[in-house]
Amino acid sequence: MTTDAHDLRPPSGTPGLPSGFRWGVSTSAFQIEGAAAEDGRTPSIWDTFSRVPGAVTGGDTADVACDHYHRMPEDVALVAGLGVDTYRFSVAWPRVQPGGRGPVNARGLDFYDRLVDALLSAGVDPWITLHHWDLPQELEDAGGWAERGTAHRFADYALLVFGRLHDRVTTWTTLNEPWCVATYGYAEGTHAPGRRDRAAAVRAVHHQLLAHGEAVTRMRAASTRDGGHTFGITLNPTPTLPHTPEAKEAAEEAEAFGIRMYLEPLLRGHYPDTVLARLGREGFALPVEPGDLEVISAPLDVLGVNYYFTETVRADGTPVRDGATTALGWPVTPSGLTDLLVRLHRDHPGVPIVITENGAAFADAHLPHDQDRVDFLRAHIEAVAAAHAQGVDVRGYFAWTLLDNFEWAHGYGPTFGLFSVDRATQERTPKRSALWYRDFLKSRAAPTA
Ligand code: IFM
Repeated sequence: MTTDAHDLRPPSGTPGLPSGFRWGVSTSAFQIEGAAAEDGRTPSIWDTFSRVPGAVTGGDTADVACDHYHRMPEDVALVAGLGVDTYRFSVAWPRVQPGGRGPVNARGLDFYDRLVDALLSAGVDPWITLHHWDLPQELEDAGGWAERGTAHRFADYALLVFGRLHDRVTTWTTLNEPWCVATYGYAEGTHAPGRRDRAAAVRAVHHQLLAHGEAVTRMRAASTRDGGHTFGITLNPTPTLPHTPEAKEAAEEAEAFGIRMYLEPLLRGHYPDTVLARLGREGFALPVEPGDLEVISAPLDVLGVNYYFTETVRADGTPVRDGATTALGWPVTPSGLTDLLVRLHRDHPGVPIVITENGAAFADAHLPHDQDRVDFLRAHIEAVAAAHAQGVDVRGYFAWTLLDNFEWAHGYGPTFGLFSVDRATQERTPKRSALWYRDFLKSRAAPTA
């Protein structure tokens, strides 16, 4: 609820977080870079999908996006000005290895080399996501994530990037939110590549996990810094609660397919029985080959968790959204983050967690106060601190996101940024939430009396 009053209190509970706790901000390549056809980059599935009439609101494309490819130094200065210690960004596969196979495109990889150097010079640690949804179109034409070969191609690509940047980048995460790719991209067709093919979606789950495991195994083997690299993956485990006792089964099923289907193979080396049974009843099968689950469950140094909301469902699985929501209609449920973290820690002890994304779209009519976003960030940081106080090994929090950007099928409508971007001039303007985050981080850094 937005009022005229400014409430710019810092989050409470954070003095309890350890001094090495990471504070960051996240972005992804496709959503901000633009320069879609420059320096040898070839189309990704999102370039293709955004040209399908009706696929993206307003027919928006990311051809220009935030023009970050050309404004990178300016954007690094914004990141550094926030006072964060970490910047999480993704590398565009079609930029560094056009077509998804074969030799590196030096001009594309040079961009990330410059970005890494700029960050390090500004005192910000680079955190790489190797793939955030922008699969090279040529790989999709060959079957995309439904094909096993894509997993091998991904591991090859990971090695190319690792080879060039591992001397300066410590943290390497493979995929962002594979659930979204399989569900929206292959089952429901609302994201690229726009397929509505449940069998392909099931295959896409397994092949993404295999891609992750193979890439981590090969990068770890190539790591020359003894134990000096951190490898992981980012998931979006959406907690789902039953609205009534009758909805318990529906909630459990949503979590089985949304959380356990990813976490259990990664951390325990097997798919949940309930998932296998349900798929079997429906005539679907995960394309598991001997040895795959050992590869998928290769040791993880960090689990990235993207948290936006906790869902509540009726017995038929439909969501109930009767409380406060963001501009996208997503529930505002900070305490769900504490509960999720406590549960993850209980069920999978020994895996350090970093919140790799958390943020909200709010109508910027509320600027300059930006009170909704300040309240949202504060409440979620407090939720992280509460989980830490309960013994959860949570080691960082990254706000989503630096700039108002291309929000996938929603186009440029929803604004998640700490900085607004004038779409005509590309001028960046800090929102109140950016200044609030900066001031909070400054207060943490200040020596205590
Ligand atoms: O913008 C996305 C991001 O690319 C992946 N996680 C969720 C964000 C908000 O929808």
